[in-house]
Amino acid sequence: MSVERRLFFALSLPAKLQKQVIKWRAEHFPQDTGRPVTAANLHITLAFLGEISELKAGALTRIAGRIQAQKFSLCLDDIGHWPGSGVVWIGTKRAPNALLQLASVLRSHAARNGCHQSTLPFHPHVSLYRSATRPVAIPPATPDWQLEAEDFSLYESTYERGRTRYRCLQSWPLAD
Ligand code: 2AM
Repeated sequence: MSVERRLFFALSLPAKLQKQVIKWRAEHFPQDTGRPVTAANLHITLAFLGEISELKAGALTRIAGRIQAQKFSLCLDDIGHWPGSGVVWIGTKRAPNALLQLASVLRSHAARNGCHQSTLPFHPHVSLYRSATRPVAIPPATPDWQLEAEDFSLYESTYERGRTRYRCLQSWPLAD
């Protein structure tokens, strides 16, 4: 039987922005808000693939390498809490078309290759806390961070010794 891996396409956050977000989060949320996502794990999911075979992963990796998508700039100016999934997140009030198109292309290729895609509309976000099931006081605003997206990546999610780790397997540049 072939080994399956839990994979997803995502945008990474530069290390400087990761640090800024972590500092702001510590200053604006109580410690018991939920399970904080570690700095290195902060990202924006573009398409979740689930547990897939090497064969499927290979096919989707080749497809990703042929995608022609443009660079874009994203303003992280929105905050919210989804009590159902227990996620506190930051996102954007105005998602650029290039981001929506990239996610849409990746999600449709994923679906065509048998990776179930959520029927919920794509809502680009960076998860800050998980397991936040109780009401959360949401700060009135974020510092309006700017994310310059210059590439997108395929990640593997692993769970070892009680910790979730996202490992970047491959990245592809976005065009000027
Ligand atoms: P998130 O973007 O809200 O954090 C790896 O598990 C990533 O894929 C996480 O970032 C997670 O959500 C997203 N993810 C996990 N399960 C998912 C699912 N069933 N549908 C869509 N995205 C999922």
